Amino acid sequence: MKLHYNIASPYSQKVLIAFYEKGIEFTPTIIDLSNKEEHLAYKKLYPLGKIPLLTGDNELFVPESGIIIEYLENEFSGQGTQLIPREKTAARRTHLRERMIDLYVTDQILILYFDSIKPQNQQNPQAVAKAHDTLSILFTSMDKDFASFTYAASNDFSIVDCALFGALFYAQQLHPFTEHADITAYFARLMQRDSVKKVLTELMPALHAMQQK
Ligand SMILES: N[C@@H](CCC(=O)N[C@@H](CS)C(=O)NCC(=O)O)C(=O)O
Repeated sequence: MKLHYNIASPYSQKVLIAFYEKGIEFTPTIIDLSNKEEHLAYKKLYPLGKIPLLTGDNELFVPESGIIIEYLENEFSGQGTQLIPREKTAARRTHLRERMIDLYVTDQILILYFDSIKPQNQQNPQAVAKAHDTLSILFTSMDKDFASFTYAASNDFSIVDCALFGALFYAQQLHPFTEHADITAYFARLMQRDSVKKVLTELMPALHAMQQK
């Protein structure tokens, strides 16, 4: 299986953490979204041009981070960490939390990031203010959850934790959460996970190289 991704992308980090948690081998295919030619070439494979994407034998073609993780869970059932609970109600709650993180945390962080790298006359202060408002609402409700759970959906590590790492990593700069003691403590726990440490080992030099450009 080939995983098309870029380590700087939070949705790619989400899927990488899942691969590492489950101990599943894959062939990495790095996509540099900042390289227009490379992005155009990638759009021939996947016209939406989004990463991550999982491809493989027998026309395997799985876009969307959450669907990739669901695919891994189904195909490698019983291997490594169970990232989506088997019990239906717990699975629905977990999917709901994952969706809330994607839409109302990660996507908002991406709005802040892409706005911050635009020339000032192209920035959109209204969109930025709305993203900050959404993040504040989500962080306040998450802080309450983390007071009672070790991880994001329960005391077990799950797909929601995979989804949260990248968003919180960038939130440290873009929408700091230090006033939320329970999110801060949760993020410190997340950073101790072997799968997350492995992602950080690839991420930190890549970010350093991007800053040098
Ligand atoms: N809903 C998608 C979101 C993926 C996404 O937005 N990826 C970003 C990088 S983090 C991307 O590919 N952006 C390039 C583009 O939109 O052209 C998922 O869960 O995989």
